Amino acid sequence: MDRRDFLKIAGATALGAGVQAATPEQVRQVIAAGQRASVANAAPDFSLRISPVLVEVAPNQTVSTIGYNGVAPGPILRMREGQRTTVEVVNDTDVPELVHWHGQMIPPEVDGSAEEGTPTVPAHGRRRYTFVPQPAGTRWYHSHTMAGPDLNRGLYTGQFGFLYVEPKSDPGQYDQEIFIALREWQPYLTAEEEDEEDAGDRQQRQQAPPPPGVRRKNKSDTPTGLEVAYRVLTINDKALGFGEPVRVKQGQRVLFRILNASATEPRRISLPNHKFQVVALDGNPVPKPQSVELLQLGPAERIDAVVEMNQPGIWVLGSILPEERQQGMGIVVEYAGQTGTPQAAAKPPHEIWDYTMFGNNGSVPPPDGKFQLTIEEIHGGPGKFNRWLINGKSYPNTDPLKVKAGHRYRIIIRNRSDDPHPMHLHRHQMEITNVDHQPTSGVIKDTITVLGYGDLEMDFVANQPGPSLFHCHMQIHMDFGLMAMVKYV
Ligand SMILES: [Cu+2]
Repeated sequence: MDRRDFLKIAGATALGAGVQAATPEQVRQVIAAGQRASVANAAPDFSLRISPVLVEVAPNQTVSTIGYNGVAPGPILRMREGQRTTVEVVNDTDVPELVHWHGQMIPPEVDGSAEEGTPTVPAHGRRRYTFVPQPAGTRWYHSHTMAGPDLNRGLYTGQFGFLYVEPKSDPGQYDQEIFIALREWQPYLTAEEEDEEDAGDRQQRQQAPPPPGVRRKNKSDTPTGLEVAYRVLTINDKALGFGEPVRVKQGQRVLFRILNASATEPRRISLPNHKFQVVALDGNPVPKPQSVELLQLGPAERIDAVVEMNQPGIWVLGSILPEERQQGMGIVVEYAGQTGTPQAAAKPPHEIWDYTMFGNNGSVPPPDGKFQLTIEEIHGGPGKFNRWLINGKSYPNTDPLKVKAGHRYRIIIRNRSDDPHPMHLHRHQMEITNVDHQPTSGVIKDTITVLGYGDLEMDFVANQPGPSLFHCHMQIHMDFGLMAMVKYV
């Protein structure tokens, strides 16, 4: 809108209001209307087209799914922190869709959650999302539709991609930046086997040590119900051994931005003979960067880690478990001038992943309010889905978390089920304040995994008015009850 148009509209408004000159409020309204009009007419900053795609995960192995812009994962979207951005989404499929901007502090109208009131992108229609990206860091975008029993919907499809929000100033102390999305394809429903209960198995299953007095038993004696399994695993769009390697030179510092883009599966990965210096979790810099051998990511979690390339060779960055690498969960890291067979982890690192090692010691001030949430599972029995409860209720019957703007709240999770749960709060950031009775502070995330039978506390400041979804990011858990709404009152 140029100055002449502005005067014309401003004049029309003033006439309509029956006065000689527009009031400051009228001028503000006219400017806002003009900005909305110019946003609606201008070319979008990004375009995403939702349509069927074929993903060649290996020679002669092609996955048929739904994706963005003809590929899966979708394009890496690089936005600037604080700079208003418009994404036009065209939906070429027969079902309404939603794109969620995961980890962004943006209004419910554009967050991409039907439960919060975001309008869908209609089947064979289009819709624009306009928002101001913040905070900076490694975020992602993905479908936020319910799937329920339909494994061709939501996060089971290829509708996901990296959203990197560039900070206003980036120190950039690295030589290469590599985006790594952990992913699996061709989901199918299966009956889960009953748990074994030894320590190694507990670590494998990502469970906390049993607290005294807690009886590890489900509410019902019904056998466990259906789970999701996958036929092929990949990093980005290729199974181990079939994609281009990550090419590095000795002495380089390589920044890996790693996303677990799984619908349901936690992962643990390593790069033999190398250490990861973890600098950010979920895109937010950590108070105490640490060097570790093992990275653990629940679904939707991200880790930014710098690796100093000082062990020339050909290596596999991938799952610590041979059977998962066999299925494809890995990528080759190739030093310049080196040849030979890629070397994978001979045995899993002994390390245990623990959020508190990246946090400050000591506790945070008491919050203004607390929510105690106990997570339990009701087994579905053969051929049926398990149900998930928060304080005895499944979504949409779960009690809302009622908050007042400007106050700080503590969510206290008691996980009384054997599965880990990556708990995601939309439109806010959370600070981890206690992990299994160990106080900590300063680690800020949007998705926090509570281990099986674990206890975890996280604080958030209610600074984003409007409904906000709080849920487990495993599609099969959220769709079967593990969700609650944060409501501003
Ligand atoms: Cu869960």
